[in-house]
Amino acid sequence: MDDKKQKNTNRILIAVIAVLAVVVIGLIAAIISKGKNKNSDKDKETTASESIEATDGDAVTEDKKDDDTENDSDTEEASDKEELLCYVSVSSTNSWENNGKQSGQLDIKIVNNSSSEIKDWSVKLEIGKDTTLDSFWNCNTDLKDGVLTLTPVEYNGSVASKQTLGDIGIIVTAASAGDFKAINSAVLYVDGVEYTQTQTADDKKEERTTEEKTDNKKDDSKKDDNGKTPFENHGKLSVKGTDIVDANGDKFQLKGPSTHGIAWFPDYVSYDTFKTFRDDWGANMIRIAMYTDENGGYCSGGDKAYLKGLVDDGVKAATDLGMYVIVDWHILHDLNPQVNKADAIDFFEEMSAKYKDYDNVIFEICNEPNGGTSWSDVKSYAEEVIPVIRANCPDAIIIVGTPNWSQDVDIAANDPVTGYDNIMYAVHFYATTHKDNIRNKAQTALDKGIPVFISECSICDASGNGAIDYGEADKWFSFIDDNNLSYAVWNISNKDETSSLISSSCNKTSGWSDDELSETGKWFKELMSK
Ligand code: IDC
Repeated sequence: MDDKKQKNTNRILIAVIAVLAVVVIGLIAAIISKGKNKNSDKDKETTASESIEATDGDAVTEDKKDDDTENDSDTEEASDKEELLCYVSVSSTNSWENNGKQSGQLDIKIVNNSSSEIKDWSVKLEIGKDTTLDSFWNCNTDLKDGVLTLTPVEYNGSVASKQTLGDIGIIVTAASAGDFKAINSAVLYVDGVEYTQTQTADDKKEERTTEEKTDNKKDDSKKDDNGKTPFENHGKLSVKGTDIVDANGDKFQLKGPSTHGIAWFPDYVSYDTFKTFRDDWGANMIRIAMYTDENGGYCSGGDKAYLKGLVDDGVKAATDLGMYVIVDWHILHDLNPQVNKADAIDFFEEMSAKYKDYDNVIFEICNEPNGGTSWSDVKSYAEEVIPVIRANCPDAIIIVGTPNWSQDVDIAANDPVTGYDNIMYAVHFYATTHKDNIRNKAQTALDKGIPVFISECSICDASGNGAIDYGEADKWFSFIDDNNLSYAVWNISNKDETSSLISSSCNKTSGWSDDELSETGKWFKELMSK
């Protein structure tokens, strides 16, 4: 019996030890797992920021400074923070040499991947003491000791959940290209909390272009009344008398918006932007304006490959949508097209070779000669550029600018370019400034059998800003319709100026509701969709 008792006592002891061992192991495991959870919160942050990288294509490393030091165990707080993923992205979209210094444009985006709205933001950028700020848009600025602080203007202080705020930009001039490239880090402050990110202020252009290209899905929903695209319905266009006619020989009117300078507003050079104009506005054409001079234009040190990439994005997007597209060599501050003729010849040689099989592409070879440039200068320029295009595109429509900001078409009509078909002449108007006097010039040209294309217009004054003259606007569009003229409307952007079609308080680049359009935008949408 004693033996038996002893055995029982041993068994009980072993059982107790076993239970204790399990409890101790359990406790240790719990402690380890708590430690791991803490790390995995960090891991999750890294993963989340990596996933932003993957979708946005920006080399952004995110580092939230307000780490959960106080409330590690507070899971609610931790998960709030996990969700609050915000960062600023700075990318250099264009740069050019400027009297031995380096100027460049930086586009700034604020990304809100969190589930809450950003109500107030500011961005600090170290641009360096020797760097000057030349211009900026859609933000307020304060520059002190080489640190530039950007704050919202009245309409873009908040960023809704899962939205990106774009169209904020600055142009700076640094002492050297190296100094410009060194502007590579920015700090975002959201409602008082600091987020840092580091990103090489290197070109995002290649990535952007690739993104766009893969985005360019073939069109699904159709647009003209019979469910076909404008190009499917009308095919290759040509000029007959003063009219554009379609592949069936029927009179045809091209109508649609012009981009602003593509280097200023690259985000609107997109399939979705153009699709909105086609489907919601009734546009069948887009004009792509590439400045040759201003702000790092194509011929004033701008990045040629980047600008051509943007043109190509635009041509491809329009083509996928079955829209016609004008490639516009947008001379303005360079006054006389002769100034950059060598570049123009190279450009149009390349463009016409690239788009020789695209029957929807139209070439506009000099936006607006001005500054006293004579018609004979424009004409001799045209006589050099047209054959270059003709070598690849024997019958594409070509629009030739006319003196005095493309108003003096009557003078061109006295001595037109000869020897080529499908040549048209530009008339541009801004209704508050240009009235009967310019309509009369257009009428004179038409009476002489010279085909006129209104390749740029708006209903405000010639600065692209100021008041709208609705009465003159109506007169212009009666004239346009009476004469079957085609027209492009300046400009696709949300810049705070009257001619911009999008309201300056709207940052969307497509799918605008009517109240997201400017007054000019509303007016043209109604006109075009009639
Ligand atoms: C204007 C833009 C403005 C930009 C300026 C640069 O609207 O935002 O700062 O160019 O020079 C034209 C030109 C067109 C002008 C427009 C308004 O073709 O480039 O755009 N305009 O001034 N001709 C008559 C008016």
